[in-house]
Amino acid sequence: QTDAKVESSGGYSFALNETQIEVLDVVKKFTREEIIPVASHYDKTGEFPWPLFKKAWELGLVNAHIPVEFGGLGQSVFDRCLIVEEFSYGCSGIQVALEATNLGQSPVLLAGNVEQKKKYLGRLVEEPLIASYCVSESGAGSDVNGVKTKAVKKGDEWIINGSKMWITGAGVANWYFVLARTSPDPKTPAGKAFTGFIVERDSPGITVGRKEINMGQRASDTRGITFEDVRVPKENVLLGEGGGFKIAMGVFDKTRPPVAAGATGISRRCLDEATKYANERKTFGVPISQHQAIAFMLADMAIGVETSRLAWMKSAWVVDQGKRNTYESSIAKCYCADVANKCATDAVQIFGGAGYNTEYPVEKLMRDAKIFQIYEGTSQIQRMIISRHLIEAAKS
Ligand code: CS8
Ligand code: FAD
Repeated sequence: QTDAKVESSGGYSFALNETQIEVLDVVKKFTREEIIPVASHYDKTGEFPWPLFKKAWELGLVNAHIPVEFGGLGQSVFDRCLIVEEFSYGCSGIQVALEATNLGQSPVLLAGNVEQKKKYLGRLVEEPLIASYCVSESGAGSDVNGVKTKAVKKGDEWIINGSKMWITGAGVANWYFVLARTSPDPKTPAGKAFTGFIVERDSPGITVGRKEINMGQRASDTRGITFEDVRVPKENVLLGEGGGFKIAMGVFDKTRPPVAAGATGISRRCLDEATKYANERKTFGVPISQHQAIAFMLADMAIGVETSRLAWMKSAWVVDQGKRNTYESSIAKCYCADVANKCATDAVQIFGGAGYNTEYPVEKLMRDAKIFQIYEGTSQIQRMIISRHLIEAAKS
């Protein structure tokens, strides 16, 4: 069920190369020394972790995916995922705060011309700045074709009006990717009705809302944004009028694998915390890990971690081969999110009463895990994409 016919040079490899191992060492150290000690603080305060963002930026861990000619390292999606899984092991909220700029940049990476890339990606490489991806609205999340924000052309400018909701990094970003409807005709197909714009954060007419208080991933900044007669020069149109929906969708093919890797980081953390606790906590005279009911939950978590990693690895590997991976990335995103939620629930169960308490780590993991089934396309939407693919493939 895949259209990824890859020229094989020996098939899959589970061995990391030397560079990947070196980068992972840096990321693991960063996670251990910088993220884990402050995860609880940022969860409690909801502050944006700027000091961590700046350190990660200085270490080259934030923008490595940007092509070399625009100041990055040209890192693959697979390598990006390796980093994301580690960050997320430390704290998935901080991971999103560090990583969401990749999502904001992705429309420019995918569809920007040379000038747009130089200007907007170059800026992010020169300074520790952030980009955000503004597609969802309060009335249109799963159904992107329902987006109501509109843009009208006037001379050499476009005028944007409307509101976005649930925008990660809205309050901290320097520029936004904004999807707006440019066809007034409701019958225009989605693939032609929308246009993607690069919008400067400080454009007159932009109002950024309050930071939303979310269940989990509280270090991440989520807000609404209102656009009132916001003027955007025609040079900031991505690809051309009508190309926005496909840009917005195409981006997910590259960003859902890292989201899946983020969920895997949570699953792995749940397994480690629960195993450690199960060896320490005694009931009926033995460590609870000696009770088969507990041991089997740990085994199921381990199965989940390993298979989640295989799922994100395959989805990243396919797109790195230059092949369409919409199917594989939906499978990975959906599966890893579901596994993370199962692992988090089981970790809380293994901790018993302590699992329900904020002084112990697994309560946070359960709150943080839930969003993986909602953002970047809900689990229902991923199943819709997967099943559509299956049904179409069966017709041919
Ligand atoms: O509406 C689509 C969808 O994906 N919905 C889910 C929306 C979503 O995922 N939102 C996430 C917002 S971002 C977020 O949450 C960030 S959270 C922070 C993360 C931080 C990480 C660190 C849908 C349901 C899949 C499709 O909707 P439809 O209206 O049915 O459209 P289609 O008919 O399928 O497609 C219309 C045209 O678009 C083309 N298309 C579709 N998918 C793709 C991809 N690549 C390129 N082009 C695509 N993947 C499709 O071919 C159609 O074009 P035609 O020319 O008409 O044939
Ligand atoms: P709805 O679309 O209203 O869905 C409600 C329920 O109905 C869900 O369970 C859904 O799965 C189900 N459903 C909907 N349609 C169908 C269907 N056809 N079949 C079966 N079930 C269906 N968006 C951005 O653009 N940029 C961001 O940076 C961003 N960051 C986010 C960060 C957070 C913390 C959150 C909470 C959201 C973020 N989002 C962002 C928005 C996110 O992508 C949407 O919330 C998500 O896509 C779901 O849309 P919705 O909330 O409108 O739910």
